[in-house]
Amino acid sequence: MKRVITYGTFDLLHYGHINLLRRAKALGDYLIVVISSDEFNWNEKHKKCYFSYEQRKALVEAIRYVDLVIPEESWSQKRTDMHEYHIDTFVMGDDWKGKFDFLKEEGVEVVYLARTPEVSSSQIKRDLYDPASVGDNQTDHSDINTDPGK
Ligand code: C2G
Repeated sequence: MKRVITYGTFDLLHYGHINLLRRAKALGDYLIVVISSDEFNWNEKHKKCYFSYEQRKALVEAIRYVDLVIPEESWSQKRTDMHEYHIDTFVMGDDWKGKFDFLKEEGVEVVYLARTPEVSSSQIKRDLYDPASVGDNQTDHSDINTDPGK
């Protein structure tokens, strides 16, 4: 069984994340996703997530390509993760190209996959900050004819 691992924040889960996870799974049989904890995100990446770690974990666990989700709590855990989880292939989007080549020393294949260019969690947040770009909250369906046959 070929075991693949990837790391990330996965806040405001979007199709760029799904594209990455689908291609990562295609490289093996078992995919582990290491999701940044809230503390790691804030202390190390200066990112404040919209969804908590537990919420991001539940979302990613629901993806058909994902077999296991564990927390990312430090930059340095990657080396030990490769051995603890018997990893064959490490995968990241190519915005990280070259940054994790050192993991080859741990005997794993390092693969950088092309990012999905036009979407990102931070772009979503910027777009949503502009109220003009968003429709009303569609919870009132009283004006919709759900049975056009009548
Ligand atoms: N990604 C992608 N296309 C996008 C957005 C993200 O392919 N449009 C990929 C990223 O390249 C990364 C993964 O999806 O491989 C997760 O992206 P983020 O949630 O932004 O994670 P990041 O902040 O890059 O954290 O130790 C590594 C870090 O935890 C990575």
